[in-house]
Amino acid sequence: MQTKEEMLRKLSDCVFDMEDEEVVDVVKEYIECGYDPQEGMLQGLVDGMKRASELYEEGEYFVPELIVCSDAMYAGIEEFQKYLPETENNSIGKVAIGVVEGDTHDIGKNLVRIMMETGGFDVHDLGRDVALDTFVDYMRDNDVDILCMSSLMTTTMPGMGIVIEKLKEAGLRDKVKIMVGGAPVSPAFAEKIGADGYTRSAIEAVEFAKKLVGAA
Ligand code: B12
Repeated sequence: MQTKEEMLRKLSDCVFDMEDEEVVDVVKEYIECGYDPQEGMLQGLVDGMKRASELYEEGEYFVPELIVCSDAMYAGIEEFQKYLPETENNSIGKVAIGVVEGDTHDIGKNLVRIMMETGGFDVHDLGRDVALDTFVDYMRDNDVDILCMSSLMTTTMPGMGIVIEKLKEAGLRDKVKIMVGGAPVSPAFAEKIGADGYTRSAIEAVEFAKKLVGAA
């Protein structure tokens, strides 16, 4: 049997090498070895995406390569989802999540969604490239405990602050906790725009969210 480290590396290689079919078999093999699915996603598949990102930054991978890498990543995530622990029927809180207007990067947002669901939250996914007013309208029409906004681009990040300002204007800011994240987002930025929290990773996001709803 291969060690967990060897299997994590295989998962990472599948994403990095754009193996969007082989990845499914490797996920099955990893699970058959009895290793943890969350770890497989976050330390295997995501590691492959990080390595691909590095080559993109160095000018060796281009957008088409990244798209196929993300296809492989999604194929792996889809397979892993079958093995995640069943979420309990009693939800510990309602979360709405989306990627702000102008931004179509949704891998990180989807990981946060999956981890939140596995952690016991009832999650409504607003999608990517979500119009800023859609966030506000959703908060007006639904009872949500936590709004999560994601942005991967410095050009779209300010949209998160604008949503918070719009929520204030609509008298809705105090009814919801707000978490923000995405690679260019920092704790200082989160504080500046008046969010209630920021975390660097999807796993930390769940722990933080549990504290916000008093479930930790
Ligand atoms: C993959 C990728 C793509 C893929 C996206 C596929 C998809 N469906 O998402 C494709 C190829 C389509 C793409 C397109 C583009 N991309 Co791109 N892309 C990337 C890349 C390489 C990796 C992003 C990624 O998926 N990371 C892996 C995930 C797991 O990490 P993550 O998203 O950060 O999420 C983690 C945390 O941040 C956190 N998190 C995320 N969201 C949230 C939310 C909350 C509430 C919390 C608490 C936590 C949290 O948890 C996650 C898991 O732990 C980045 C480089 C980088 N270093 O980020 C560039 C990058 C983001 N892209 C960039 C650009 C410019 C583009 C394009 C404009 C390229 C082009 N010329 O067409 C288009 C943009 C189109 C658009 N309007 O959105 C730039 C942005 C520059 C900027 N202005 O800031 C980057 C930084 C690359 C670069 N250095 O130039 N891209």
